[in-house]
Amino acid sequence: MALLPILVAPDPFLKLKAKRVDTVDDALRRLMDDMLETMYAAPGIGLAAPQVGVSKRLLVIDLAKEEEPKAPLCMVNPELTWLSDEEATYEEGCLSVPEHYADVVRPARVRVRFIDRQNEIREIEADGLLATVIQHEMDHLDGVLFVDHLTNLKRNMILRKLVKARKTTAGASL
Ligand code: K1U
Ligand code: ZN
Repeated sequence: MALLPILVAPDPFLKLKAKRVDTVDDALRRLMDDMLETMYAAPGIGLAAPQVGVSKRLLVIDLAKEEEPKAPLCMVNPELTWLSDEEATYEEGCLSVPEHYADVVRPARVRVRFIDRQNEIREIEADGLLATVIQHEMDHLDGVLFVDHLTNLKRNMILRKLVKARKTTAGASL
């Protein structure tokens, strides 16, 4: 298994729509394992393939707490088949928008159909944090970041800070 580098906004790759996956084979399962290892190490509770520079409609999630056994969820070609009218607000973070958090309003409950690690079609209903993380990760597959749900003012402030932080880090390593 391998730790993969995570792209940071405003990297233009994060704005692209990811391509559908044709088959769940051993190479894709290896990518799922690498993404899970990368997500656990970050640490994070979700990760989408575009965040590691791979244009595939694949995401991984694990909401298990540190003291609980791991409960990884891998979704290939996920599609939302139902969204509730009721909304919920969560403070979101993102490994591609490090050290920034903001409240985002989304449908409170969703139903999602996807292909799993065993190449089986599955459909689950989610609420609470899982519903939020599924929608956040699916946004990544369409080139959307949580900051795109904020006002232009808030989004631009965060993106400017990320550019400044990158320049500072680049300067320090010279
Ligand atoms: O970058 C990502 O897409 C992962 C992101 C997922 C997410 C978190 C919160 C709301 C919506 C989506 C993260 O995992 S950010 C890190 C984080 O939330 C966390 C890290 C360690 C323990 C618990 C949470
Ligand atoms: Zn994210």
